[in-house]
Amino acid sequence: MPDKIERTVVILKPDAMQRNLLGEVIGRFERKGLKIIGLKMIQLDDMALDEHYEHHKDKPFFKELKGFMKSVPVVVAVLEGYNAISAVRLIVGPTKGYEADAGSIRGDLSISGSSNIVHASDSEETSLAEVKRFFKEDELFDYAKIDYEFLYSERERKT
Ligand code: 3AN
Repeated sequence: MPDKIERTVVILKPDAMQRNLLGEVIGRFERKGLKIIGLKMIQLDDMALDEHYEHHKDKPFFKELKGFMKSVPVVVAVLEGYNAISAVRLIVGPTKGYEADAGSIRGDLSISGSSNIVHASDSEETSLAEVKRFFKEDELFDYAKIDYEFLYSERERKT
């Protein structure tokens, strides 16, 4: 994959909401240098979850996963940055909190195989679909970020 500015979707799941971890998790994305171009609180419903977790629809944990994701409102965000999709997946860590490296969000904050704090898009294709699923065009913002001059090299800013 060529280096480029990408968008990725994160969902701060019900366990992050209940455990008061919003600031902690969003702060980690901000400190990394990711630009928040969309951010809101939503109540997920069956339609959105059936689409979002289509790849898990035949798994034994599907019903429980949906119930969990609907249990309270969640926060969804679109983050933008250089190679953001893979960079955010690294910060988030692998699915199971008890297997995730210390330093990652799941490694530091989750010990569960399913209540794992945050969802992050896993490819360019899913990121495009998830931006469309959760955000309208006018909910995404284009603005200049003053730290970009120091966050990126001149060459990177032009890619
Ligand atoms: P990730 O969120 O790491 O991309 P996926 O897409 O495989 O992982 O799974 C989506 C969500 O489904 C996970 N975040 C987790 O909440 C739940 N999940 C995945 N595998 C299991 C499992 N074996 N048992 C229970 N829940 C699971």
